Amino acid sequence: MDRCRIAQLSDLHLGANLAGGKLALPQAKADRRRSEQRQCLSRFASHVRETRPDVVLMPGDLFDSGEPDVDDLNFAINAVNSMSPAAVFIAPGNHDGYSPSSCYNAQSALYQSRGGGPKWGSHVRIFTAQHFETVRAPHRSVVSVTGAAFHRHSPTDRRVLADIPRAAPDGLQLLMFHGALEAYPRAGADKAVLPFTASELARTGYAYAAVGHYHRGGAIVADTARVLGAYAGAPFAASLSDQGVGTWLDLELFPKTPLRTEALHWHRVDDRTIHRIEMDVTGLTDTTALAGRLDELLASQQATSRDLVCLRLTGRLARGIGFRPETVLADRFFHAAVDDATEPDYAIDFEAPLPDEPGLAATSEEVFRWKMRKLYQEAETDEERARIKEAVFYGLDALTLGEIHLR
Ligand SMILES: [Mn+2]
Repeated sequence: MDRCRIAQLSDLHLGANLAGGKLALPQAKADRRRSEQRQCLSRFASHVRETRPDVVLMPGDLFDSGEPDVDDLNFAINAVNSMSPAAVFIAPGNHDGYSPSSCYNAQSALYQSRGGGPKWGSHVRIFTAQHFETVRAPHRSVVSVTGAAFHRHSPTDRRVLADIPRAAPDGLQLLMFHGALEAYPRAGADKAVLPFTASELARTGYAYAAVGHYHRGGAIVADTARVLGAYAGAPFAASLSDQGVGTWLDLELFPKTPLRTEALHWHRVDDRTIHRIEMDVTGLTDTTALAGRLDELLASQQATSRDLVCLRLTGRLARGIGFRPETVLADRFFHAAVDDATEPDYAIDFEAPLPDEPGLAATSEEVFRWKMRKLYQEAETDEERARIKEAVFYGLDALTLGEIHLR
């Protein structure tokens, strides 16, 4: 038998709320991003029609919920159906987990309610069981796909590969599921969803595993440098945590030939990148110096005018300096948000021993500083101390700047 060509896409999260979170997209831009998100799936579908892979593997989180709205569901079914005659396999993920009421159950009220809405085509196989099942690829009987669904109410720390049937010795056995490889580089906080290790995967004996969950694409490699499987990554950057995402994957497998990383091809599909930039303002004491530092950071990220930027300001902002990068950034980028976590530089050592109370010759500011430090040192809880610090900063803003900068 000859090679097997695979196209893989997961973690599109259709229906995700694009307007929320620190990125704070206004509704009009969120709507535009929503149509660009759909375009990622449309582009993948035309790639499939053009390149005619043997199998299309979609290991989870195509939708942000197992019960998407009818418009998203109909759109996705139409896109997946347009990939025919390619055989498409879907394994639901932790966001669009399988349940009897999910869109992956053709008997569900949601699926049935859509009147003349499209049905999943006969070239689409959806894994709905929590245990692994094996099916043969329709046009390539030597290729088989073994997959399982994430179930919405199942515990997330189950060892997903513990009860898997070993791959048969002949043919090309593919595996697909939604799970979290332990020790995946730069993995987010969401590590506990169906964890597995590379050595557990190696022991199963499958030729290749298509895995979903992590939004940054990457290969799963054994000690021997053989590729065991891969994450395609998320094709679309939906939130601030989606740094460096925007891909689907295709690859060619040859029987009895170890897969190498060179055979994996990630295709970038989202035209926009989300940049999270952290800038420490400490020591930058005029707005030109601050703007210069910001320019350096933007240049190092290679942000373009199509991109989304979230700037987090940290450190101590020099007294009397109003740094307002919002307008400049808004002109340069598709969207910009500023998360101001700076503290004014009032150089107060709250913990240092308190000197004598200031005399009659002291300024109001000196008296205020002394009294607030006294209150701080008498405070009994961390919460109280944090509140006193805030009050000091606001009080000093009022006394020295004549205005209060809300934080
Ligand atoms: Mn997931």
